[in-house]
Amino acid sequence: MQFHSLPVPEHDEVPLADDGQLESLLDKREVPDHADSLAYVVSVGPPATEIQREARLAEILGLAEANGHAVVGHEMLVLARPHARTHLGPGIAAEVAERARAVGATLLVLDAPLSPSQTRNLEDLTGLAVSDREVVILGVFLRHASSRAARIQVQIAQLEYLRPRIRGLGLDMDQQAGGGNYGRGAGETASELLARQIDDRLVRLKRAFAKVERSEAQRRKHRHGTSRIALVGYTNAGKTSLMNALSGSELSARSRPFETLDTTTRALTRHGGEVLIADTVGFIRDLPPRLLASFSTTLAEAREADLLALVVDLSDPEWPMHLETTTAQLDAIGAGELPRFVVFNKADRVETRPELEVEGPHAVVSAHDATSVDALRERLVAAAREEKLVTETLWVPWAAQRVSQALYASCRVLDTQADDDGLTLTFQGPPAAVARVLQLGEEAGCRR
Ligand SMILES: Nc1nc2c(ncn2[C@@H]2O[C@H](COP(=O)(O)OP(=O)(O)OP(=O)(O)O)[C@@H](O)[C@H]2O)c(=O)[nH]1
Ligand SMILES: [Mg+2]
Repeated sequence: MQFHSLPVPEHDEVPLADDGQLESLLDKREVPDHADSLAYVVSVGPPATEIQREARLAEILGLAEANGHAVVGHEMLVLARPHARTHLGPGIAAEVAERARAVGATLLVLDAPLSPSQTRNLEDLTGLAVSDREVVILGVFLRHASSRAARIQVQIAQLEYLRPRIRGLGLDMDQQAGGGNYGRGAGETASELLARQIDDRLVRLKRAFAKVERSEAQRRKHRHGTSRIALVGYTNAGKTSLMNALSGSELSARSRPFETLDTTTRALTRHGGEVLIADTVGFIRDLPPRLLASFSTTLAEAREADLLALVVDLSDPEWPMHLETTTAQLDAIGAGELPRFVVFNKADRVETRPELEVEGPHAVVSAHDATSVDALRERLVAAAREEKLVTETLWVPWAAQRVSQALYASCRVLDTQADDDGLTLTFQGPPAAVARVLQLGEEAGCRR
């Protein structure tokens, strides 16, 4: 599945919210915060090895802490099949709640996707507040997003998460709610009013997002002529540490999930900036599609790179799963066909190096070891220069949406010219991606 961009109407007469209005929307937290809650964390999943289960538990504990929770207890549950109404099943849910209450917890963090009604049912059954995996990840993103693009994207993801959950907020129990009916239309209930407000905000945010996306694309276009490398990989793999070591920058690198949410670009070569390197947001297992989709702008840097430096934490026993997840998510954002260089990082933490069966170029390094970083820099620069991009021009009839979508997803558009019947696009991309677009174009009546 591909997530190209959010459904923003392209030609929209509604004016953009001015900056002041938009700014007031950006830092709103709508999903429950539960910061400082005493959390009982439950890692739950299908049967897996002990090592996998431990790694998964460590991951959700890291996420809960990054989201500001004080974790007072945790447990691992094996669940072959989720229960329809409560995910855990009423018996297990009651037992878990008892153990959680025994340690004074006020919040149950469940490492699973919960539907709105499952969350509600579990809250009723346990008497505790309940957070699922997505709301925890959203919370971390809300805390760390700092660039305008990232803040808009997180707000959109948050509102889309909230939208189907309005009914569970119990707003309609009290028809007097909502500040004396202010702004409520005739016959409109409080939850309908909230739904309408959310929809309004979504429209405004998506429009602002489209604007940011356009100016970012413009900015990237000006970098034409340079080779670009994007550091991508699972969260906590050491992307930022490598970025710092490779380019001499001082970005914040901490053992905390989603420490980086914004893309930063630096020169990798000492004389002039002909090879640039970008640090990007990390991937994570079961990243809610909504979040992946909303981070498409932040990840545009990865999508448009000449070379992906795919960073893997070799000291994590789950690294093969991390590599798999990253590969799948790169596919989903339309970066599946870019040339890759796999960087196995944190070698200093590994006593016996595992057999590495990887296709294509790779290196084993430590971000903390200058010699291995210097050798890596040299190889990356050489590899990026080798990846020559192909430039093509294609006329696409208006009706052939599919072709322009594929083109925008995998290539960099350098120029566009519209006529009555279609759009002539000059674009640049890796040979495989360009070939695929041309093939699609041929089938859809495009002309070169
Ligand atoms: N021992 C060791 N630790 C490392 C190495 N590289 C990174 N780390 C540590 O791993 C943790 C995560 O590093 P980051 O560079 O922030 O990882 P990241 O991939 O940028 O993570 P996100 O931005 O959250 O996606 C930090 O505590 C680093 O100090 C390494 O080569 N060896
Ligand atoms: Mg980082």
